[in-house]
Amino acid sequence: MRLRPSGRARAALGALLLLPALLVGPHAPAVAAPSPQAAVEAAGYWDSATGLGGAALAREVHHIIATGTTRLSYDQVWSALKVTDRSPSDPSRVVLLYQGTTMPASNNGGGVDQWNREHVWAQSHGSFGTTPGPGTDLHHLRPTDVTVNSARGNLDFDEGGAQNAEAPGNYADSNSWEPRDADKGDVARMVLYMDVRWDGGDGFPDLEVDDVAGGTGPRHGRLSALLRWHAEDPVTAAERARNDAVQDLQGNRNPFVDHPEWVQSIW
Ligand SMILES: [Ca+2]
Ligand SMILES: [Ca+2]
Repeated sequence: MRLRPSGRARAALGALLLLPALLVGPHAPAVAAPSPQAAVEAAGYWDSATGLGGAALAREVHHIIATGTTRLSYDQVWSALKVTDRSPSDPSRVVLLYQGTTMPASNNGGGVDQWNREHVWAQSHGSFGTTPGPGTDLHHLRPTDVTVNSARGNLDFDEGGAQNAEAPGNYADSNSWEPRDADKGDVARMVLYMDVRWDGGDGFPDLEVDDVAGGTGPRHGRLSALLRWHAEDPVTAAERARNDAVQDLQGNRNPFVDHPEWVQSIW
């Protein structure tokens, strides 16, 4: 883990300075070995949402995941993704969204054969930028091959189109991107998380999952496709391990990884 404790990022570094301690501290096994679901429940993280449904559930989940969080700087996201998305078989590499292949973690940047920070909820859908907030929320930021990231651009999510030559199984047409099957549910749960997490306030827009509309409004679609993908591609151990790793760094969890059934209750 390399930190860059110089210059204007200093004020925001407090959280990430804790990172080395977390990596060698009692939370360390969370990255390498996913904690069982029972451990999450035993910790009581979701207790106040238990028994709720629909809009009441969404409100309480928002309250839980918006409380006690650490907002990373956009620069700190580079270091964080090298932890949250490290390859289980080789910790010097990161796993790329949309491909499932790996790349050296140190190979981050803007070159065609490097990886960068993909905003699964496209930044332009709400124009929230990269100040600490939705634009630096680790739950929807993933290492992605630079040119695949560019091909996805700010497209909504839906099915159909032409297959991406560099990332087989992903398809794009004029207004939407279809991730490969193994990433469909992951993408859905990330986008649904963003809707519940960001509900206005703090100078950021109220993000809402909607139809395929494009533009710069705080909307992302298509809801019907995302709900189908959530069902077709269920939560995996790797996704649970990532949820643990993000909680260690950012202080909150994706509710739909822990409680997939809440998606049906809220939508
Ligand atoms: Ca998956
Ligand atoms: Ca919202």
